[in-house]
Amino acid sequence: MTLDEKTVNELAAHLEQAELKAQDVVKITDAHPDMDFDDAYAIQYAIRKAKLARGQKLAGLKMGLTSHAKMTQMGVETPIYGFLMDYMARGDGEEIRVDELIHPKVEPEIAFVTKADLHGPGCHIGDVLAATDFVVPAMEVIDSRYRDFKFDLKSVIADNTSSSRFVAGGQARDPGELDLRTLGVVLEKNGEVVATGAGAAVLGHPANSVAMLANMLGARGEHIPSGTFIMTGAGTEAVAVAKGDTVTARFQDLGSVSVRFV
Ligand code: OOG
Ligand code: MG
Repeated sequence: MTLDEKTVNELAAHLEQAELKAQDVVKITDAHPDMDFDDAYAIQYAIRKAKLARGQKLAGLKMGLTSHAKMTQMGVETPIYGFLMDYMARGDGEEIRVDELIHPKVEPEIAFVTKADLHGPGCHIGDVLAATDFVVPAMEVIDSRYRDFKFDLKSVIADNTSSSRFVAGGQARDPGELDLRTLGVVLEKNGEVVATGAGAAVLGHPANSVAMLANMLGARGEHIPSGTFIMTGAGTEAVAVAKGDTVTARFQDLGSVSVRFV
């Protein structure tokens, strides 16, 4: 850690205000070039604590930057994790208000729901599959609070990995019945195909993303509790959306998820 507690809390409030007012800010490493990864997660956890203190509920966890497509698009090289709150959730087919956001982009993702605790270090794909209750198709709406969606890894970790909205579909499947590596996804915007991908784009298998999350949490003395909803990260580039757009992610074997931006 290089930042004191007061600075961590100030930066957390600064980034959360940017989220809640839908106003972009410059990346925080410009003013704090020496901040480290512990500082970055400390800011993210301070934002989470502030939301929980207001009575909002944790809805799940997410991994980000778990595919080459995403790492290349954002110019960074390491997976990261963040949290999802109840107010970020939308149902399949529902509307998302663009004026509450800065510059939203959508990502198709496979989500896991656990039925047992997962502990790292040493958590592997076998542990994850044994602890998975079901997988569901999902779509994340990311909305970096940073100007022009430009950031470095520490800035985006502090900004809760651009978490903004998410939609989970209702078709739950047992991952043991599916080959999640070859499971394809087609992302459509207004009926046109804008991105395509397969499960293996996410760390070779989306369950590896959950294992990595357990291991990253384990390094902090935390774990993934049973019953946790986890988004595993996009296997495709994120696609920018605007008011009036309808976006549908069609997953092989898992059905589809849609949202409308209004
Ligand atoms: C960071 C969040 C990345 C994913 O699925 O890779 C993410 C960003 O690209 O703004 O959610
Ligand atoms: Mg994502």
